[in-house]
Amino acid sequence: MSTSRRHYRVSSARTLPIWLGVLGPLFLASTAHAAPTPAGTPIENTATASYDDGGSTVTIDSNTVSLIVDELLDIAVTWADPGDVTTAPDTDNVVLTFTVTNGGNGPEPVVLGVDPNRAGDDFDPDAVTLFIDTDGNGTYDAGTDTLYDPGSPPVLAAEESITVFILGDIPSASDGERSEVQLTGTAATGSGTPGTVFAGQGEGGGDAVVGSTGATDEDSGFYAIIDADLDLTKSATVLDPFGGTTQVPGAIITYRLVAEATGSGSLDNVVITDSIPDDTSYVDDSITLDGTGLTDVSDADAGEFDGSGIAVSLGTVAGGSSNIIEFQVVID
Ligand SMILES: [Ca+2]
Ligand SMILES: [Ca+2]
Ligand SMILES: [Ca+2]
Ligand SMILES: [Ca+2]
Repeated sequence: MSTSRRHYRVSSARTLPIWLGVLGPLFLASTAHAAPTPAGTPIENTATASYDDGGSTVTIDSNTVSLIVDELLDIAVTWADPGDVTTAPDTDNVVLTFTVTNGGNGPEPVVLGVDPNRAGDDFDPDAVTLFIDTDGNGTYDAGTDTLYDPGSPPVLAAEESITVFILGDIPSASDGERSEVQLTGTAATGSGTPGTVFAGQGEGGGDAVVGSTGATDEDSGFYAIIDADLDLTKSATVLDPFGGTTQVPGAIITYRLVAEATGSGSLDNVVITDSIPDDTSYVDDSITLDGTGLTDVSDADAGEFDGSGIAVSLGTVAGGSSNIIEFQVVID
């Protein structure tokens, strides 16, 4: 008997996940989101009774019970950028994007608040402003999207979402530093403990009732600094006419320039120049970049000699990369 029972339990345990897998979609379908009944909708119900009275059927109605659907107050705020919004230092009007949703069943003004001075991060943005995505394209458009007016907060229809932008001026900050900025949205009618009632303040004359979100929500977005710096280090080696290293007339000086970019960003239009010192003469076509020879004329390669100095154009240099430039002069 006990063997049989044990066998049955094992069998049951094996089949249970399969049944859950089959039933899962059905459960999801049966609980699929239906739009909640709009606040202010009357719900009326009348009962009926009938009975036989001397061969005829008599029907009577009860009084009608009429209720109004109250207004739920629910707000959700979600940071919508896919990750840290990267920016160079000293950049104005860098945009963070949020979604604000009225999860309630009636129209509700949503009061917005921003906290740019969160603790525990690396810096605070300056001159922070809030904009509403008036044209609804999800992108901040200067001159089109409207500055948030605390005296006239946006009214969101039931279940409506809007996009809200925070614009901040980024101060001087270092590569890799982050800043947290928090957006809060609160139902204008009121917020607080779920179930709190604001009598008669719901759409259509019913009550307004704080929903499970507390009718207020907040989320944080982040700025991250991407920057790069360039270190340039110069050294020289000497080869004299005798195979030694004495700095006599006729000795060749090889100058070595190491350009090293640091940081997570990149640098544009990097050009390394060096002038030919007095009492020396440039050795024609002696410029090399990372071991590859460059011509003295200004042409498609990165190097040139203009009669008084050399120049090598590195273009855009990513942080973490380094380039070595060498050229030679002879002591007169
Ligand atoms: Ca309302
Ligand atoms: Ca901060
Ligand atoms: Ca827009
Ligand atoms: Ca050249």
